[in-house]
Amino acid sequence: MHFRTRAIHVGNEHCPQTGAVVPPLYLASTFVQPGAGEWGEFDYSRSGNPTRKAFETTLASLEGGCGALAFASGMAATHCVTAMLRAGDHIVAGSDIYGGTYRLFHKVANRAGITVSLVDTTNPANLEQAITPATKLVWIETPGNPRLSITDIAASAEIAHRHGALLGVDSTFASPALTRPLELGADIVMHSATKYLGGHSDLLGGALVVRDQKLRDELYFVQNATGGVMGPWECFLASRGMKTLELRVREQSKTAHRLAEWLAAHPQVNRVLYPGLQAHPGHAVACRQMDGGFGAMLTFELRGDFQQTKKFVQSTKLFGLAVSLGAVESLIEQPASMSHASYDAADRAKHGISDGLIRLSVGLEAIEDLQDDLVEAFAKVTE
Ligand code: P1T
Repeated sequence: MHFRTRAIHVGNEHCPQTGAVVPPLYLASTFVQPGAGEWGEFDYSRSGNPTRKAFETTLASLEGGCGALAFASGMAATHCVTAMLRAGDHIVAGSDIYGGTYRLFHKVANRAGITVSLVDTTNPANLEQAITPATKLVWIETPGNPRLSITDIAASAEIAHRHGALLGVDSTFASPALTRPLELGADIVMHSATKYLGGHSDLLGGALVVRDQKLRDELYFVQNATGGVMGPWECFLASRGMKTLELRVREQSKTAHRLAEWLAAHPQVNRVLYPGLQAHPGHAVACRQMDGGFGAMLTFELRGDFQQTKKFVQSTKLFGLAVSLGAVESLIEQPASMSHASYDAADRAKHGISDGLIRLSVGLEAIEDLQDDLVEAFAKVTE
């Protein structure tokens, strides 16, 4: 079956008892057992829940994995991966990653004796150089947040595996509608389901998808032991969101691409970071590993100072000033003071997250209205 058919039908079978076309929402926290010490498929909702299973089944199918695990947030999903590691283990991570992931790696995982090196993984040679005998995990984000850098997934998998490390890919920005990292050799795909999977700014969730059953079982053990699972209501909403994932992401990507081209020619714009533009250094790799669009996130730098950047992001009306992304509503933010405020200032500067960057999450609105909104903001900064 094609992607969009699986998004609607896999995991969403009609209810055999009532014939309900949409599977029921199971809010139960616990399930009666056949006998003391005897277990049915479900016993307690931390360990498993039918609505969570439905979401996991659909997502595993969309990513081409053997199984998926749903978490309370994207950060809970990534935390589960780091909680599999032991003191002395080393992570090599891309330098263009979400601020919360940076914080988890540097300020939480480090307490358990895990060390992290951030490198620019857009050049595979940097990854190769940063790996040590203690490296157990390579963690990349592509497209990266917030600079939309592109890392070659297949090349990263080859390097990680040659050194006995796992490759984890935070594929939140691409979503399975555009990129399927497991098909390119990754071991773990991570999503903030809060974003494109849900797609409507009304749920918080995360997910891991793997292609190896043993790894799935290890991650499940940690998930069940630590308990950061996605709630049934959120799973229900995420399943509903995924039914339109392909349509939303393709349409939003088209709008983002056109806005990127328009912004690139704008006299008040210094540079535009969008992998669909030929001038983007990762364009060729993006063409290879993204299919159906280059995503609906775009970042640009205003010709102006910090105050003008701040004024710009505070001047739009349709683009809401907020962190998060991936929904039908367009959003705008300043990474340095918002999504990436948890970076140490020195690391922000080192990794190119300048005060002048503006990040757009392009939604499903008409492009003409979004453009008008930005035109007004450009006018405001020169007032
Ligand atoms: O917010 P949460 O569901 O825990 O997901 C964290 C996360 C992980 N990975 C990426 C690439 C992300 O963008 C995020 C969340 N990002 C934002 C809230 C933001 O504004 O960038």
